[in-house]
Amino acid sequence: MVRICAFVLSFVLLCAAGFASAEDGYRMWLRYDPLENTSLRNDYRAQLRHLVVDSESDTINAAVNELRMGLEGLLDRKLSERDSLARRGNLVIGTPENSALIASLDLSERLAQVGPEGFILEQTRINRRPATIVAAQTDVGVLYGTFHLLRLLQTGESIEGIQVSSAPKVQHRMVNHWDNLDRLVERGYAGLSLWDWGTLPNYKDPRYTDYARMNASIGINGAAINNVNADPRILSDQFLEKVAVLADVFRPYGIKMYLSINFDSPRAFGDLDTADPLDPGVRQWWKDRAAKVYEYIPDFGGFLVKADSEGQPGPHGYQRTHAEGANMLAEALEPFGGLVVWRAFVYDPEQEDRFREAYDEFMALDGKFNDNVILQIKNGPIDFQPREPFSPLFGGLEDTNIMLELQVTQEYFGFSYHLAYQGPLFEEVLQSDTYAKGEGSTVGKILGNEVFEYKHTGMAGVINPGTDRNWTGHPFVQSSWYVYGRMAWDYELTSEQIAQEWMRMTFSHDSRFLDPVGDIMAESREAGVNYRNPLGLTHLFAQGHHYGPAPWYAEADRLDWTAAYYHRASASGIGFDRTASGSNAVEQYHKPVRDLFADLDRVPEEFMLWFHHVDWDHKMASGRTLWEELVHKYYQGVEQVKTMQRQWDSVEGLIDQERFEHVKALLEIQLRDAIRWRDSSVTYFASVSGRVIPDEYPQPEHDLEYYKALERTFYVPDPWHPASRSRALN
Ligand code: BDP
Repeated sequence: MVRICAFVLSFVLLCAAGFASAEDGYRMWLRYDPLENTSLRNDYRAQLRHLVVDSESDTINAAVNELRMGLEGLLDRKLSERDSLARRGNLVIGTPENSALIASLDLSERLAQVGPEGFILEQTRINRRPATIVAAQTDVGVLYGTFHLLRLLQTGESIEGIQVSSAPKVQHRMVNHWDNLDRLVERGYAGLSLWDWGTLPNYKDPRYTDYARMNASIGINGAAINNVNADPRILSDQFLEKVAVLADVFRPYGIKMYLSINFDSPRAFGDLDTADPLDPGVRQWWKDRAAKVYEYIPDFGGFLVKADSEGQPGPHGYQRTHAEGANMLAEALEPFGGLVVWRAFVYDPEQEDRFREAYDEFMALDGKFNDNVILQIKNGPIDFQPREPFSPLFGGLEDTNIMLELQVTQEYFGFSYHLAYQGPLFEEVLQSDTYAKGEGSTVGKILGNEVFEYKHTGMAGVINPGTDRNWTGHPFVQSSWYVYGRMAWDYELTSEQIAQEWMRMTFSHDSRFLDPVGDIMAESREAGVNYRNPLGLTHLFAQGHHYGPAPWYAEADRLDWTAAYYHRASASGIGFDRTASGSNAVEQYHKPVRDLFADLDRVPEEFMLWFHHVDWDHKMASGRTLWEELVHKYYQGVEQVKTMQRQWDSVEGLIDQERFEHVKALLEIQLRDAIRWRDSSVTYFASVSGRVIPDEYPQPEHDLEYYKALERTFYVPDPWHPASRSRALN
């Protein structure tokens, strides 16, 4: 009997231990497990013994909850909460308006400098008692300061004598979701939509709050929650009632609700037989609908609009311009302080070079948009490719509010199966110098409003998380969500610095983990470029799903959806001539960027085939010919994945086994796919160029026909996968 009991007990204990340590990634970077470094933990404990809050509001309560969770978790000790100062160990949070303690510090000038969303985090004395303070002009500033403090603890930074003043450099820091109302997520690879329309508005899934916490912790202040290929029904009362509940959950976290709308809504609702933006009835319809939206959501952020793009309706259908379309919506939202975020992602099948189109279309309209319209521009001129030069609209548009759109979800980076930290890509874009007003006019500075004088600027990240327990499918897609938010707050932070933060918060402080995994993160994007489309090749993706390669794809209704359109490979050479002898898209850049890109001898090799059609025998910096260099890069990409695998293997035992195994298995998939990308591509380009793959490389195992067949069979094993079901698009 005793033995049976002992057995049962040990079984129960084992199970409990198993559950306690099971790590499913749900908490993302807000993990708050007890800090392992006990001396650091003791220091923090002494400095942050009492949480002193003498005010209350939904947002302050959110900050208090977070501190309770964070400090109790990290410091492994119950937090004392009080409304007056203790002799020492005080943490005081608040604004001068709602906290007498903060008001007594007379911070008004310094708080004015950090603006409405900024904060001051420092150690000082209040009534001669030592205190760590988080002070801001607004409650949401306090919340941001709170998350900053927690981040310092999570990453193991000393707070002794801390003096931090921080303010977001970019005004609108949005996330976009491409969620359909049937809960399938376009280009979403982590389950169904987070928004459970069936149980809303009655049930507030606690996950909505965790979602808001996650975003607030990196400074996100707006969310557009439905697909830009928008279902008009989102503006129906039935859906607005549900959306309003989500907005209520987001509000304390400083996140404004935005909705993607369908330009044809007045028709789709059956109210009118036109959606012409100059029609008085249409204008009134939008005014009435906007008013309705504000009845449900008084602080509604605004509309996100994809118009006249990829089959979406828009003003062109009525021979009106984008400005006329956007301004009509802007007028409807203006009385309520709402914004129109109008996407610049447009391209017409008739044009000679898709690269040129958004610029040609929107530069002609510069200055014609109302003050509450923002143009949302993808980072590159085509479409979230693994590497693109920056869109020339950055530095081009001077009199139109702009916003940068980045993609976190890995549409072109192997879905949620490949590891591809996007920090280096985002950094590359933000640091790109447009030379709009001479040297130093980087995209980041333009967005920070340091170059022109926009009324509004912003950044948007297409994040597409879903119901997967860990939100993003691949645990490392979390890092791209994280880096997006951190860079939107401060585009001067480096991708490497942010990777360190994220790893410390999400995994471990152990340098035996941080060093190799830091290398993996630094290399992963470039590896993805190398095994997919090196040297400035682009859009070689299989059609529709965009998972695997299809460089052979050459015939379609729209040539600008084929790979051949982009690579232009022939027996003599490869690449798209965008210099004066070709489409002359280089003219859209300011000098000296234009001259640099136009000059085959000086163009950075990673952009070479974006701008030049180059002879296969062209000598590259390495001394190899272009053909040899191309092959070299493809093989290098695969080697990089193998290195990533070795590095990952070296961290076994340093982190939880669950996530270790998960990433390890995904890296095996990544290697399999990288080899297929490489072999498909080099086999195809060998067939076009008539060249052979040098002997020093292992030869592809199969012939071209074999690789072609994989496009529809292998890469999309599940025909019901949302990615393969999405519209038959490029
Ligand atoms: C493309 C995607 C498509 C999106 C489109 C967009 O393939 O699913 O709808 O961008 O951004 O990259 O509107």
